[in-house]
Amino acid sequence: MKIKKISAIQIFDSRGYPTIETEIELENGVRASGIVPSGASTGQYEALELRDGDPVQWRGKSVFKAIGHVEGEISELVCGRDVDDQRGIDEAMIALDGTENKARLGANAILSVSMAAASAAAKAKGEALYTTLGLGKGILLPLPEIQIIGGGAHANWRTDIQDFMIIAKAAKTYREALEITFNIYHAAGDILHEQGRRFGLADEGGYWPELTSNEEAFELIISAIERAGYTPGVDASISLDIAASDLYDHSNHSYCFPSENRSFTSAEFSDLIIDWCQRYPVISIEDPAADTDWEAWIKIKTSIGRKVQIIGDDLFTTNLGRIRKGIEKNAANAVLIKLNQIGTVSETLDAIRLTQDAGWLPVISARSGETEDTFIAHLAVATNAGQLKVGSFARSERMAKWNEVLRIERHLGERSQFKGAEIYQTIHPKKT
Ligand code: 2PG
Ligand code: MG
Repeated sequence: MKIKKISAIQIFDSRGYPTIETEIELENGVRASGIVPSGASTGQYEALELRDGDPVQWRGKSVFKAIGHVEGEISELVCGRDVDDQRGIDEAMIALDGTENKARLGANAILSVSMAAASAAAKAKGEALYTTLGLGKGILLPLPEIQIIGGGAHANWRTDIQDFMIIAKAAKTYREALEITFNIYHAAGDILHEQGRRFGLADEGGYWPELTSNEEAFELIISAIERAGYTPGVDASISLDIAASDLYDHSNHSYCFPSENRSFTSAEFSDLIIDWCQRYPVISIEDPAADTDWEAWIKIKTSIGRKVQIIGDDLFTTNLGRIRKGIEKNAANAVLIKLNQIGTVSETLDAIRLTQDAGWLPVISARSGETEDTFIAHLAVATNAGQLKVGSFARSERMAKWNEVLRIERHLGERSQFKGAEIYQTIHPKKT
């Protein structure tokens, strides 16, 4: 089925910042759209998000140039093409852009078209997106990674660590994972309320509490797990996104915790991370070192990689070249996957495949600035990724994704599978 028309509008993300929504109309009248999310703690190697940069209009954040590119050059290139040829469409847009990081047309412009094309192709066939994206092979419901406390760039640096999350390790079904998480999230809220320290929600719906140290957050989460009636490390474990690139000073190769007024050499910082993972029931850790500090990554992986999932986000930025380098260096065992870090659906699928072929785990992720688009829920199931990170268990832009997986579960019926924490056997094989 051929693409007849492409149009885009400026809409707004969960922080109220402008973003782009593109709609594709096919010759048979089918229409579908794609909305692009936006990060706050973005990695330096991400594809470029094109904003207008005019300080007197929308604080420089408007996306009218990107919209112009979609409705101009991209529309001219893509209209008349077969919508089923996702790769052809994506490769043509990459060639038209002509830069390494999609800086000319904007990764937001290109991705909005790429996502809309994928959704339109599914709709034209009368299939669900997860079915067409995964060529009918997607059946695995993801284990959720859910934020309890938000910090770093998402909560004005109230804690230096960006995400304190939990993973419902004992869950036997996707629903049970949500139930365990729900109970722990609300138990954490009750504890903070009783202590008079519940002040609001961070960008991804986790609590934004008044804490005096990062370690206090560990204690709070452990108490919340127990208060909810579970055993820490058995039923639910802690997952962290350190977002260490945001704490790193490139000029003198040091890390700093602004809220605790402490600084560390790279070796001291990785020792601290390793110590936390040994002292607390941590099952997964993301960006424990900066995106240029390969030495620290390798040290952390060597030391705790046998029992902890070590995820590269800013380190890899969903970029095939960087993931390949990480695999060669054996610097992690998992890759955070974000569509807008790379800018097309095809390259995202390639990044997931490369990760899986290496015996590593992909974790499909939302951004801190999200939208009502549920594309990533479908992407997680389509690719049998096994894990999904969407922020907390609150706020509609987050719940839209958790809820969509429930709908996919219903749609898959008896064909659906859930491996839960068994997925970690891929990276931590049991000794025989
Ligand atoms: C991250 C994401 C989501 P952002 O660092 O993993 O939590 O944040 O979208 O701001 O990069
Ligand atoms: Mg991250």
